[in-house]
Order: sequence, then C-alpha cells, then structure tokens
Amino acid sequence: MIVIFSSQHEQHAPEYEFFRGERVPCFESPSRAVFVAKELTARGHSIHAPVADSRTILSQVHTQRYLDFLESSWSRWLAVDPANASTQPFPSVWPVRSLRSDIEPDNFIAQLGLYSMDNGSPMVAGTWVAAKAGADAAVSAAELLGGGEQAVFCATRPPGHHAGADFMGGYCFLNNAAVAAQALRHNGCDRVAILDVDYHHGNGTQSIFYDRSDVLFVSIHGDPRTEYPFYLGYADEQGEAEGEGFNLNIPMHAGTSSERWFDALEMACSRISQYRADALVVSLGLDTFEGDPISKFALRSDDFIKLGARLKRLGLPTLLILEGGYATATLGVNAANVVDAFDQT
Ligand code: OKS
Ligand code: ZN
Repeated sequence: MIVIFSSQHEQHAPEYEFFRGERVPCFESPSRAVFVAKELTARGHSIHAPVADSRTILSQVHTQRYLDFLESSWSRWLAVDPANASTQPFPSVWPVRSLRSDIEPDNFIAQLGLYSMDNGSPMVAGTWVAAKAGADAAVSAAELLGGGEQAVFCATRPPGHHAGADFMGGYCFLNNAAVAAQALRHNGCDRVAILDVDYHHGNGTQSIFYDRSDVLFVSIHGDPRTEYPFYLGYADEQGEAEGEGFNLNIPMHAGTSSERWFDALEMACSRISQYRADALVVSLGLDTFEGDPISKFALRSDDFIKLGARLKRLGLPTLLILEGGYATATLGVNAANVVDAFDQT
C-alpha cells in the first residue's frame, strides 16, 4: 500500500499540555509518526511526500476565518508579547451558552477561545505548517484513489477528527479525514463513507457532515458519558435535514473487551455496506490498543490484523488516516498490522 508521510509533522512539537492542572509532556508527540514511518518502511512499503495543495478543499471543510486565524496564530501570539516565543498559547475563556459566539473579539486569547473546544490543543510556531502538510497528504491520497489505487495510508500528525469547521480541539487543528472525504467527493465519488475507529468520538467530523447525505459518518468510541469529548457522540445523534439517517454513533463503555468491540465493528460495517459508498475513509485511531495510556478499550496488536482484514472485506477504495494512539513504541506495529492485513487479505 502507498503510504503518504510528510516530515513537516516535526514542526508541530509542543512541549507540554495540561493534565489535572499540571503541565505534562504531550502524549501526541513527533515520535508517534517516526515509529509508524519506520515500521512501514521496514515492512517494505514505499513512502511518498504529499504533492497536492489542500487549500481549495480546506476552505470547503473549514471556515475561511478559522483557517486565517490558524495560519496567523503564531505571529498574533508573538504580537501580544515577543517573550511569548518560549511559551505556548492556551485559551482561558470560551463563549458558552448565553455568551455571543457570532462576534470575533479583537483580543487574541479571546479569539483562541472562540476557535477552540478545549485547552488540549497546544500550538507552536510550526503548527500550521505541520497541520497543512497533513491536509495536503489527505488530498494527495484522495487523488491516488481517483487514479485507481485501491488503498492509501496517510501517516499524518497532528490528528484531525476533533477539529470542526471553525474550531480546534483534542490535539486536532485541521480535519484530515473530512478533507479526504471532501476531496473524494470533488474527484467524482457520489457517496463517501467515513468510519472512525479511534477511541474518542470524532465530533469534528460528525459536525462537518451532520446535515449531508453524501458523506456517511459511522463511529465506534468510548461512551461520551465518561470519555472525551463528552459533549457529542451519543447514539441518538443520527443527522439532521438532508443528513438525517446518515450519522451512526456506536458508543461502548470504557473497558469494553476486544470481542464486543468487533461486534460493534460488524454493525458499523453493515451500515456502510448498505450505504453503497463509492469510497471509504477510515479515521484510524489506534488508541483502542490495550496498552494505550489515555484510553480504556482492550484491542491487542493481533486485533489490528483482524481490523485490516475486515476493512478490506468491505471491498471499497479505501483511504486510511492516522488519528490517535499514544502507546508510542507499539504504534508502528499496530498501524502496519492494519495496513498489511488490508494488503494481504
Ligand atoms: C485532556 C486530553 C483529552 C484527550 C484528547 C483525546 C485525543 C485523541 N486534555 N482523540 O482521538 O486521541
Ligand atoms: Zn483518540
């Protein structure tokens, strides 16, 4: 399988995030992509840099205001105080319910709150370049599928599925899976299915396509009653307007066994088969792994072989996009298990 990987991901290397009020090293680190690229190379896959420019597709998935904000964020942060070069910006105020979210205050930190769902998405000078390279990878992969390739894997970071049309969150800035689906639509697919198997609900992806029937969103994830992102991902969210019936959430309680998880995967696959998609995008989070430090499902490395084989059986041109997964040293093996099983089944 062709693998798309940009070394620009290294530009996004924040030093810390917050956990229970303390600064802790970032779970979402550059070494994640290094392990993945290394294992895929060792197993003989050829690695290509992205060639496409995602700018046009990005503006169909995200608002232009948000894109402009993200691209200019670091210089805006330095404009607040040049000494900010050695720290990371975090939001400290958010426009909840009775506050106005239809105006954009001039204050940079206020804008950061407007464009963030949490304080869990640390930015640095190279964040835009790294995130943009991920979106470029997604569009490049979609073009390869359009050219007849059966499957492509994007070894991208930072991840994307929590990022909505106009907000960042959960380590995500640009929604790579949404960009891939939109690019596939642009390249002639009438119906695109997105299957999100990350431990966390892909709230950003769901919200981007919630009122559309041309992109089906199906997700298996930790029950939002106890798991991030808490405020979306419930089973009663089925889509709205044109999109009614084209959103399927399968929340599973924290601690779900691998056997029950594969039962959920069957339900997800049967909805996708019934949809008669022209192409499949998989938000491939690997934080369902038993050794993941921040998640509570129990898939073993061999289960990712089973996952790859099941995805292959859907029989669709498939674009796999890396999302979460923080058992860093095993991430490469787990990703390559999915990729190889898909290739060899
Ligand atoms: C707390 C961290 C919240 C978890 C973020 C989840 C990231 C992820 N600040 N999403 O798929 O893996
Ligand atoms: Zn996740």
